[in-house]
Amino acid sequence: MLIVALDPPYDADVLKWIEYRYNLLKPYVQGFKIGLPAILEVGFKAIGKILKNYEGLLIADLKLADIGDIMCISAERAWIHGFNAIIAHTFVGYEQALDKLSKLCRERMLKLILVVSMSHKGSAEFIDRHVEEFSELARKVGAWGIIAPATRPNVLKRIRAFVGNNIKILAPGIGTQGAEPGTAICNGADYEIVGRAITHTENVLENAFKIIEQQKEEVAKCRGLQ
Ligand code: BMP
Repeated sequence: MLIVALDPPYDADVLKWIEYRYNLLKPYVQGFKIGLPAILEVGFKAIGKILKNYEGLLIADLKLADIGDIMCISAERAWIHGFNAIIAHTFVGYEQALDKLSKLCRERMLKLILVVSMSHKGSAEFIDRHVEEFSELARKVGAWGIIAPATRPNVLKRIRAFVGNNIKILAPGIGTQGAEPGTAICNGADYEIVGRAITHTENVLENAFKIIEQQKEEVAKCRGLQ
């Protein structure tokens, strides 16, 4: 299961860049994640037009970290323009923050994805000290999914063991950040998020196929099918 992160480089024509990759990849992947590099340049509205009627996961990655009322306004904007999932940080806590955001997400049928650990090393400095508490809060608010690192298998496994199987785990860190395709799924993730190793290459489709193939092989290996 593969989600493609569409993060255009600063000098790209953002809409053309997204449209090209989206059209090539959409038959083969389970979703797309759009983050700040694109949203800041052209906004949800323009991006939403390109991705209109897409039936897979369409994640607005704002990594929201604000008071509840303001996170709700941002989430509502993502929803209005066709996104069906939104990423928020967990450290803002429950009261007057994730209580409100999770309620809005339920009303709008928007999938709430909470960051409980990150793929870069600095995640160990503060965030990872609270992985269990964040996972607990994600369960409490009924989050659809959580973000956990493909780059640190032990953290990922610990999170899966803690949350059980009723919550999706989305794992970034494959490819450019060093983790091998398929390994996060073997360690408990449902989806691997891959960006630059696909989107910042000459042969976007070819590289996507390679990653999908590697995922299949790795998963077959770890599940003892090979
Ligand atoms: P790439 O495969 O190019 O490294 O992209 C990873 C994507 O996942 C980026 O969009 C990044 O913002 C996101 N991400 C991450 O890398 N680590 C995290 O902990 C959380 C993320 O959302």
